[in-house]
Amino acid sequence: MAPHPRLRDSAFLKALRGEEVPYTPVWYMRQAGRSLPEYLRVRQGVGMLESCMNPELVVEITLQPVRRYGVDAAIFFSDIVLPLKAVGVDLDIKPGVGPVVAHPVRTMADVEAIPDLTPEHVPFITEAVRELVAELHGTPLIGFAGAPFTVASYLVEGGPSKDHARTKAMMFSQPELWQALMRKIAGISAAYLEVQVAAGASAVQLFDSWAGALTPADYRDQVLPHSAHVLERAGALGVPRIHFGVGTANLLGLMGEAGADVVGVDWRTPLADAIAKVGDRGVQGNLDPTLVFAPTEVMTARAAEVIEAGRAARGHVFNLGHGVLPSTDPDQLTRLTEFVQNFER
Ligand code: 1CP
Repeated sequence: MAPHPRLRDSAFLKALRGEEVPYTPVWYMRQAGRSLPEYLRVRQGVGMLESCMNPELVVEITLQPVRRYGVDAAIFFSDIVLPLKAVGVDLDIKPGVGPVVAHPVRTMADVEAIPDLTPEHVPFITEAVRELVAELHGTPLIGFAGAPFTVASYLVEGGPSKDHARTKAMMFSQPELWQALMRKIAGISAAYLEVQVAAGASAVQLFDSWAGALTPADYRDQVLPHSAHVLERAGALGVPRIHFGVGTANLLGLMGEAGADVVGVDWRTPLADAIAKVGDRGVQGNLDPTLVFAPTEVMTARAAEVIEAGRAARGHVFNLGHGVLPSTDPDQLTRLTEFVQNFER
């Protein structure tokens, strides 16, 4: 299918490419999901992974925030552990907890037992992306995957973790095992992005949410080459790439060097500092997600500061500094979206 004529002119894709835009485009990480009553309604009695593997539900949930907010991009509804589930890793996403892996990875045999991902593992993804692209009528769809370090953390810890201690212990003490695990995940994440782009996603975001747990030297030596592999394969398909992590003030330059067109910035780093660190690349972010709980004028005044700061970048996509918090009032995000899209350039 030929790309929709509106796609080429989308402010979001232009900003990612560093081109002039009529206004600062905006979308929100976790814009679908727990903050939306319409999401909670369609998810009733359906498990998280089950919904991710049901194209009809994926299409509906992905479209919900686009309809409600009129954001400049949709993000494919899925999860960073979905491709692992698809190749046969025994895991679940538990309500109120997150991803839980039945048999955490400890040995080379554990790594070798994880199959590489092929399109045949994820026909439901291809189907959902194709359907979505048709229904989005030119609003760009962002495909996404988890970066090797963040996905490794779930595989090695067996579930969510604050310090990623076991993961980093493996990195420090079993370098061959670590490299093999990172290569395995990088291959899976890259193949997962390739499937989404082949089906029509027009940009990708690589989530390295927990990379901020690493020193710059460990990130550069033990993690960056694997994320670079994923970003390189996505770039070969001609789509712009966003690379995001939390608490990554010290890593922003390296995360750009890994091969991102745009670096996602959390709310702790002033956007001006981030822009200085990423050099000739775009930035995405970075309003504190708790500002939605402030009076609207307070929230929009801070949003204005973010937009103003973003002008110095090669391209700026407005976003929160991390995902939408579940207790967010969707009406605040409606007001925020309108404010950003109508802000005088
Ligand atoms: O039942 C539910 O509703 C479970 C909540 C939920 C949702 C809505 C989870 C469990 N995942 C998701 C969807 C999801 N996950 C999306 C699509 C929605 C959207 O963005 O609009 C995306 C992009 C993700 C990606 C994801 N999953 C990340 C990276 C982004 C980030 O927030 O940093 C991570 C770290 C995960 C793991 C995960 N999945 C779910 C939870 C609660 C977690 C985090 C657990 C932890 O704290 O370690």
